[in-house]
Amino acid sequence: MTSAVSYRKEGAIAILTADNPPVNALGHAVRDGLVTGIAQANEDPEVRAILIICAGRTFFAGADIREFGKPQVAPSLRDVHEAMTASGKLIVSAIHGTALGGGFETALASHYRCALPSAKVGLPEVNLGILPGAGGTQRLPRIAGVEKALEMITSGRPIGAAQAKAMGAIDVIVDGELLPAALDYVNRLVAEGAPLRRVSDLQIDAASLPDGFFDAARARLAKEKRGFLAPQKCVDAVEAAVTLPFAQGLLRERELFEDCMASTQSRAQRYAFFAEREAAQIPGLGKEVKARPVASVGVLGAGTMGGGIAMNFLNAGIPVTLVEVKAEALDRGIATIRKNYEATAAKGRIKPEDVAKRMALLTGALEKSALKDADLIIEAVFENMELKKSIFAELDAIAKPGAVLASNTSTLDVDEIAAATSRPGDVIGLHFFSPANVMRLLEIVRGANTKDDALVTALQVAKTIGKVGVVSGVCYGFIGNRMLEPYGREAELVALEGATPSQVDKALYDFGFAMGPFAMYDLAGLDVNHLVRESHRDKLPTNPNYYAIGDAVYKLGRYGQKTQAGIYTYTPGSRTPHPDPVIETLVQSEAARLGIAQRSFTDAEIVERCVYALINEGARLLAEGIAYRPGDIDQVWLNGYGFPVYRGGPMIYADIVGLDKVAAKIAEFRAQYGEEYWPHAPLLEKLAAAGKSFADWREVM
Ligand code: TC6
Repeated sequence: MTSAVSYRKEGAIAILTADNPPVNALGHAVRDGLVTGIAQANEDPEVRAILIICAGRTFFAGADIREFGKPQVAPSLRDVHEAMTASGKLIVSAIHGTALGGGFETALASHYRCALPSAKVGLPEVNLGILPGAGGTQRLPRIAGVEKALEMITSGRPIGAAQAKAMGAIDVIVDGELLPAALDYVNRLVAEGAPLRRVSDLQIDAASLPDGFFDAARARLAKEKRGFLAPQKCVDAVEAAVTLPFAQGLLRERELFEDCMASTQSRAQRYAFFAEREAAQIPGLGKEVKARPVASVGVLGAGTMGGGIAMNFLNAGIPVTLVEVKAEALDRGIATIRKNYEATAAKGRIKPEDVAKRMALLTGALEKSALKDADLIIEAVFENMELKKSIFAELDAIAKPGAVLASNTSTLDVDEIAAATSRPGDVIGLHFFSPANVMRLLEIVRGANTKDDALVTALQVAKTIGKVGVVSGVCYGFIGNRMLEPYGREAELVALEGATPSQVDKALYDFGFAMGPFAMYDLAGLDVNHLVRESHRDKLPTNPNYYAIGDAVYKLGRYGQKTQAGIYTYTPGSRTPHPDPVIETLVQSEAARLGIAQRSFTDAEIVERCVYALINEGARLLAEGIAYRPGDIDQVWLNGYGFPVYRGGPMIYADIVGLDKVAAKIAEFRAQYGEEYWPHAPLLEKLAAAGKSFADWREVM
């Protein structure tokens, strides 16, 4: 046996125990161990049944994603399942933790399945840009029905043991300790003479499916998962389960799996899976640095941002004290939080009693002294340095020793804010993205003096509240907003040069962004953007075309959705943007005023200008050490700015396009627009010259 799977016998039962921490991924050693163990059991006439069980925290959480993209070493997972199918012994899987992907497929290839009540099963492959490629798309429809199987496979969402039992994917739920309970179950099956019940032998009742079922699913997913390839392939694979015999269905599934695996979408999504996890690892910080406990939180400012921030902690069961200066503002803030929860309960996303439970964790206060016992205090007031400095000086006098003091600033110098206190080591930036209770990104700004354990506390807080925490160094705008500036600038410039704002937005929307840059400005508020620019005008490019459109529209008093007019117009109560001829004329007259000749643009040109501006700035941030890794930059853009998930983020996108091509294009832009807009990014240039990618960035630093 391999070290990853042990074999022992208990009576007539051979027990194969996999032990491959942390999540029992089905890597080569595990697959080999399973095949060897099954062969050993087959040869032993005393053995009546084989129990597959896992040590540690979970049943197999899937194939080993780290092996993807490399040549497969036999036995494959399909070989394991073939060995299971060919064995004359009864095979039972005992599930705890999360049986995911290939793990759940292995359970489905068994004859029977038992699980602890806390177990979950799922086929999340679609989130990695692939489909269940080890029989999942053929077996699950046979056991759970086509509709339920398709929903699980295309959503990637795991379900609990009870639901899995209800759909037939689990046979029994066992209580107590898994191994003895599972052995009891297997002994019972043996005693009853239970047949070798193969899922592959079950028939699908195709006639009960509504007409056009698969085409309707394709059309729905084309909308819900716009631009994603894998959900469409999942539908094709499940359709094959209906139209083909099992063995042929498996072959079709395999073809479709290989298509997905070879796609750049899957490459990007698998990269993003690891980048998300790597973001929590800080270079140079080991596991010996422990997070400080955070059992209570203070939030200063009950506006939209402060309220949204507070909700994250209430959702996680952590009490929050919300502080405002004026009673009406505080009441309004608390009422908004309640209204949000009530709306969520009305949609059935939380239980009605959760509204009261969460609200009971919230205390309002009009004095900062109410924050004296908080473990973490987050300031979410107006973006103004002097105001923030005075607040931090006050907090310094109030907060208990060891409390982490955080600012939700989106642009300001966290070191300057920290210097207003006597404890800069406890000060950090926690930049939430609006709506703060929804957006997954939390940019964690590490000041020059931020203590290591304060940083680790912030990362732990991110995990607790279900955010992706990405650490940024201190610079204007940190990772995300610093990159947003050249991106938006190019969007404007392209419009001045002849593309309409709606063409620019459509090109980037079709590229896969959640929305185009002009629609985003309307959402965020053109007034906010204008005021932010004004606050650091001395550091910005001096070219008069710089954000000329945004400033001109601001001067018309059109601030975006909030005034029902910005770049677009909006009907009251609606967020749907309508192109406005007034703005198209304004753009043309701005272009004329600035002496810019207009021409037509292809969508590809628009995407290049905007996305390459992101890449160039990203390369500079990386070289400056503001971002620790290209993957961190990508996580910021995926989780905070609506960059298409299936493209993995701007940096991996550049790698996929080829850095030589990207660098050559950027050099052209620099020749045309100058160093002010397209500054050199020596890291990008060196990598491109050496035929390397951002994945190799450390080699040229
Ligand atoms: C598949 O099965 C296809 C089959 C067809 C074949 C033909 N492989 O998320 P965590 C690592 S596709 C390798 O922080 P949690 C992870 O990188 C797969 N490594 O923990 C991290 O490593 P680090 C279908 C994996 O408790 C560590 O484990 N399955 C894998 O928050 C801990 O992970 C999935 O897509 C893996 N499959 O969540 C499931 N999974 O410590 C993917 C995890 O070095 N996994 N690691 O950073 C998950 O959803 C979660 O990890 C979890 C545990 C729910 C299992």
